[in-house]
Parts: sequence; structure tokens; C-alpha cells
Amino acid sequence: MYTLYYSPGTASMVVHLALLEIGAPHRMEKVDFSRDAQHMPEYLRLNPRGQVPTLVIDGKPYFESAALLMILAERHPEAGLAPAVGSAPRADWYQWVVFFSNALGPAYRQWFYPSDLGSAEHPPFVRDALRQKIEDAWSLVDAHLAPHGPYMLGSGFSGVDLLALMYMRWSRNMPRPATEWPALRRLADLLRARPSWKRLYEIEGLTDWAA
Ligand SMILES: N[C@@H](CCC(=O)N[C@@H](CS)C(=O)NCC(=O)O)C(=O)O
Repeated sequence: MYTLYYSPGTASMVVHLALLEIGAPHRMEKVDFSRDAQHMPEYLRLNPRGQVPTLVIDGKPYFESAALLMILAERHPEAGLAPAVGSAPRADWYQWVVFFSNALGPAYRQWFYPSDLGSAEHPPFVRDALRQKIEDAWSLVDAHLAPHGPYMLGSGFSGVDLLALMYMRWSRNMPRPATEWPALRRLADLLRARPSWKRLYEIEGLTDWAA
């Protein structure tokens, strides 16, 4: 049994999706951002960063969404969220998991949390720089997918697609949403047709960018 500390539509999405794809029994614990519950002492004991997601595995809490995806893929090899250990596709899988988490994760974080950089609102040059970083990353992924897709690893779905989907969703109200790149749009459409996505929307109470 896993316990996922989450907030709807946030970085916990990829972990929630992975749990649903695996079909692993889990308990959902909503962290109420409106009450600042992520910064309460009892939550900070689970996650010293005061962020979601936190996944409790065998009684021990772990954080960082990409790491949690990797841990779940490894613990449930039968779910096929990652290719076989030691194979070339597995190397590709690690590459893209780290790319998303490294190239997109921090840029999105700064885009949505100007307070991380000490301001209430980004000055235009910072906003433009973050936007450029995010769009450059999407251009790179689209250039990969166009000849090598439709999924990140080619013809078959894997867990890294879930990470891509979460980050694509976050761009929906940005100046250039990820779905404006054709190969990204195709990937998003394939993934949004999966039962796990529909189920997550029901459970998390999400409505926009459903399909
Ligand atoms: N690198 C972390 C980022 C987690 C993160 O920034 N979570 C946000 C939601 S998307 C959060 O908890 N925000 C609440 C806060 O910072 O107060 C991960 O990927 O797990």
C-alpha cells in the first residue's frame, strides 16, 4: 500500500498516473494549499521541501516526482512503465526522465513561483527567459518525436510519457502551449485517451485540458 500526498493538477500528477497505470493499491492524501498545509510541521516532517508529491512507501516518505516515477517503475516491472534494465531503450528512458525533470521542472517551477526568485511577479526579462527555456525544451522534444514517436520511446507507451504529459498540461495557459507543436499534440492526444488520465481527472476533480 502506498500513500500519495498530492494537490490536484500539480507535480503529484505523474505519480498518481503511474499508480493508476500500475493498478497498485494506494491511499490519496490531499495537501490543502489554500491552508498552506504543505508548510505545516506535520507535513514538513514527511517532505522537508514543503512540496508535493510525497509518496510513502513501506512506511517511509520519499519526494521528487521523477524519482518517484522511477521507483514505481522499478518496483512494478510487470506494469511495463520502463523497458528492461540494461537495455538500450532503458538508457533512452533514463535520459528523457532526467531531461524532463531537469530542463523543464525547474523552469516551470520558477515560472509559476516568482517568490522562489524573490519577487511577487517576474520582471519581463526573467519571464521571457523562462518562457524561452520552456519553449526550447519543447522544440527539442518535438524534433525528437516527429521522426521517432509517436511516444517518447517510439511505437510503445512508457512511464516517461506520463511525465511529458504532466509538463505539457502545465503549458496550457502559457503564451505557446506545448500542443502547438504537432508531434507533441499527437503524443498528448494519445495519452489523454488512456483510462488512467480520465480516472485521474475524476479523482482530482480536474476539468480543463481533459482531451
Ligand atoms: N522538483 C519537485 C517540484 C515539486 C513542486 O514544485 N511542487 C509544487 C506543486 S507543482 C508545490 O508543492 N508547491 C507548493 C509550494 O511550493 O508551496 C518535484 O518534481 O517533485
